[in-house]
Amino acid sequence: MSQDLQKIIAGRRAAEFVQNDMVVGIGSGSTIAHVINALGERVANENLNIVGVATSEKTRRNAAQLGIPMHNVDDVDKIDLTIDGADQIADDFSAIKGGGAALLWEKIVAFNSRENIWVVDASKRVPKLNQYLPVEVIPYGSDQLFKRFKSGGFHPTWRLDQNGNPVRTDSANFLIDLHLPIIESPRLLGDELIKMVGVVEHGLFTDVVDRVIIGNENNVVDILE
Ligand code: ABF
Repeated sequence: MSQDLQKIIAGRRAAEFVQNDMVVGIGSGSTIAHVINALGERVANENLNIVGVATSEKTRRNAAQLGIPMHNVDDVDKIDLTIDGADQIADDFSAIKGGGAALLWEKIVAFNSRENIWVVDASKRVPKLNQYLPVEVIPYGSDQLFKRFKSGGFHPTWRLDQNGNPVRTDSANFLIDLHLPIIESPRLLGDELIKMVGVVEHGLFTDVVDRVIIGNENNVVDILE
């Protein structure tokens, strides 16, 4: 089964956890696009009444086009459920997020949600996190910070757009991707990174997810809790 089909079956299954009158944080990425499609169908066909909370301007546009009313995180009292994707999820339920440049708003929405669901295809599941780690940084002083990452053995690269310019996040910050062989302790690394002056947030998500929905081969969806 192709990776996209795995994303579709996982996304549609995740959308089933959304109940009427919920305030729903809606994540970013291609897997979430299938969640948004499924929710848009339910809004249209079942008159599902939900309030969506955006984790990126792109998600806000995509969901609104499908009839899902979208709001900012400060426009609602609380978020009942947030559904988001991930770049990697380890056996200890830590994750790397931010490949889509939305990690800061995603983390803000996730930590203001009563429940969090991550939805991924099978390729995202790993024993330990070992892919590049996005870090959102303030532009002022980011060259100095880059040099500090380099001297600290973090093997940094700038996140650049197709024209070779630094990608700007929805908060107009830059992204530096760190390339580490394997992340043995996501919590310890996260605590180290967040203390570095100029770092706004990093893409290590720990102690936040309640349920992981995985699209596998043979049309099988696993739900880990
Ligand atoms: C968002 O979507 C990001 O945190 C993550 O980088 C990305 C995953 O996208 P996809 O579902 O396309 O792999 O959750």
